[in-house]
Amino acid sequence: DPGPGNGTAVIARAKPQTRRPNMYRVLLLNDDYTPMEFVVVVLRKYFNKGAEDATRIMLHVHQHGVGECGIFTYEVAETKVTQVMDYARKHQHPLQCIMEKK
Ligand code: NFA
Repeated sequence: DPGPGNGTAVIARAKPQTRRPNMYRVLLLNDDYTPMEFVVVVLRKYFNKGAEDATRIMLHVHQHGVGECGIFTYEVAETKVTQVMDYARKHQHPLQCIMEKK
């Protein structure tokens, strides 16, 4: 009695399941009032940028109207946006930070 099945060997193969999460770009928007130094502080404090990189990104936003701070998973991006918006509000600056799906 062969028992259950038809005797055909099934070779089980583990499917590599490395699904990439959706990624989100976090952006800063230019305005006429937020001090340049404050934007540099934001980039250093919340996006772990060095002085040079932070200055470069701030000037890019100043000159082009928008610039990228980093690319993160949804939850991390959402947290960064909230932290920056809270920090700007606390200091009474109109700086805007947004996220967009990549
Ligand atoms: N445009 C602002 C100024 O001239 C500086 C700034 C840069 C603001 C980047 C917001 C984002 N003081």
